[in-house]
Amino acid sequence: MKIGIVCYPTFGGSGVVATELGKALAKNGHQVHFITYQQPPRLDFFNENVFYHEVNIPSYPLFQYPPYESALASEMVNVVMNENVDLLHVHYAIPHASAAYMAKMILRSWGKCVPVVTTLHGTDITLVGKDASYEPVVTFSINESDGVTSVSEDLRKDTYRHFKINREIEVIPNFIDLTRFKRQQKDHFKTAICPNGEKLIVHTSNFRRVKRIDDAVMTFYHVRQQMPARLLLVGDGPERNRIQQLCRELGIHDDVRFLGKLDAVEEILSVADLFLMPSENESFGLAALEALACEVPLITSNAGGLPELNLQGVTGFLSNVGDVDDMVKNALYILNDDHLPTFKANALARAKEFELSKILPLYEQHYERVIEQA
Ligand code: GMT
Repeated sequence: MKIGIVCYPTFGGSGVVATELGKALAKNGHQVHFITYQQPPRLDFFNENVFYHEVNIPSYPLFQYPPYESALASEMVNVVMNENVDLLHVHYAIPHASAAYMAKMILRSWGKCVPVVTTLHGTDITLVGKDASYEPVVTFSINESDGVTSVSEDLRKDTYRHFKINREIEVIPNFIDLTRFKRQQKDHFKTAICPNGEKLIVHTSNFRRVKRIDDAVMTFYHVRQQMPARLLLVGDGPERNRIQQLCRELGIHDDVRFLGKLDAVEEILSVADLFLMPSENESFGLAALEALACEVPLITSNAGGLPELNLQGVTGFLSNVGDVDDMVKNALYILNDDHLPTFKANALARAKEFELSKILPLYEQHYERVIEQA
């Protein structure tokens, strides 16, 4: 197949899933055309089946807001016409699904039929999409997509609950490439970060409010009172300064390291003992799956799709959003040396259920069905 992929070229989950999916499709012999406003960070290798088309967004003094959606739709039209693309797969509903609809209509007026698959990733539904400013467009463009997938059962239900959707949504979960995400021998890292054998706790995110990083820090604060521990915070975003200030106020700043946006997060996860994801909302939790693959057990909230990934008492524990006391109690249980090895083994076993080779065929079959019905 020749597939056009549209995504946000960011470190965020939807961009990562879209890029890794495109790379895997290309390795499987499909021709993949990425259409984005910037090279996606993980599109960092050469493959003869991967093509990159940058969306040019001219800015004129007349526009207070450059019309990105129109530029994107035009680029989709160009790519479909010039490259003979069979299908467009857009990740994140806003504004990709509506831009794809516009492209589809333009192409149809020229006698060219190209089906559109939309993948819902989370905040496009749970936060942003529900806003009255976007809701009619989100509802319309999901209903006008030829195929719709969501990354968890919870997100699927949420989409039906909040929008008037009249088409089937197939759940295709996030996936993991276990050849990249695996526990590696990085003992020198561990010694450098935890010179006295402290337990290493990790959180990675884009530092948005929805991630509730305060809860991660407070959990660490209380755990550290019971056992020697260090916290690594990977990523960056709007909450960073506030969280740094919180660590200073709590007097734990020396035991917390802010690592910023790291590409090789698997190297840090390789030396971690526990991963924290206390999110307010989390449609799937790709970062938590990456931790599991590196044999790191989880303390998460029970928000969104997290119970579909983190198995209570098996791969870690889930608590109500904001229940830091429960998170502390569970973290101490996992970090006990008698319990840790079992949780680590369970983590890897769980990650294997989301291995790329198991999930990729679900997308391929979805595409085939959509193309057949178009
Ligand atoms: O987690 C984020 O804030 C980034 C966000 C995105 O839209 O890129 O990630 C979402 O999509 C990921 C890939 O499907 C999911 O694993 C994340 O759980 C989801 N984030 C939220 O629902 C908050």
